[in-house]
Amino acid sequence: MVSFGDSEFVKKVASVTQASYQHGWDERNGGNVSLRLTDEDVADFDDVSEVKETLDLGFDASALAGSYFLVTGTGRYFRNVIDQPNLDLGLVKITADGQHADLLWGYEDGAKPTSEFPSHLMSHIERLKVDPSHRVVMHCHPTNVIALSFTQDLDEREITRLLWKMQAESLVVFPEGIGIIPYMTPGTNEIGAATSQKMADFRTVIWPHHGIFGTGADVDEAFGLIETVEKAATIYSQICAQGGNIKQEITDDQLRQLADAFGVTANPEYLPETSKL
Ligand code: 2HA
Ligand code: ZN
Repeated sequence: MVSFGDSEFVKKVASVTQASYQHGWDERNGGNVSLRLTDEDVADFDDVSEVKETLDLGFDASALAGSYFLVTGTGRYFRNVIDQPNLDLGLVKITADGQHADLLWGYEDGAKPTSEFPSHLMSHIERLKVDPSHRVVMHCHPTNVIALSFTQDLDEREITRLLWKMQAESLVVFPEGIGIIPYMTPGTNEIGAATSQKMADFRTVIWPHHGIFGTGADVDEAFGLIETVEKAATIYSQICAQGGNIKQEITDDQLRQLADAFGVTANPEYLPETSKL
């Protein structure tokens, strides 16, 4: 028997939850991940054809009808997923009416999808409109990004430019910049709607005083995006810890040279194409 529990999908999600936990971004049950799968992806497994339970989604996900999601369970600890993926992860399929999800594998001791599943699904819907290869939404609580949301104006342009200038890698990894929503109550459809609206333009969205959402075509891309944003925020924290006196910086011209060298297009609202004379 070919079990879904032995699949690369489960291994990859379990390894990324472990990596995120080890970075210190997932205290207790903080964080959640969802990976979109297709009929083709699940076709070879013998233990995903029976519906174990049908869950109410609480909003219209009909744009994702027929899609599968491997998703972390509500209240579950990232720290534990690697040892008990069959308890902490579930494979669900969005029903034809878009109102429910059928549980096909996992959550063996009765878990349900993350409380942020509406935010994930709404974000999947928006990312898929702009990128058909999109598959992953990841949420976690990176310390320095959260700290930044207390000390900086919650201005997308300002925070993007600050993070771009913290290391040469930033602009190359997130040339479109970073979205920011106002502080909102987690786990609600409202925060899901606000996050997904940003996902039309950005792959990364900061939740002030809470954490971050990162997306990508695969688990590595979504995680790498969050890692790079958090690294930039950490450098900023260290600069402040060293007294905050910046003697030299990456200039706008150097950012433009970076974009040219790596063949990326920087968001023109955040980095004008030519220097202002
Ligand atoms: O999964 O991180 O935002 C727990 C959370 C809620
Ligand atoms: Zn959270």
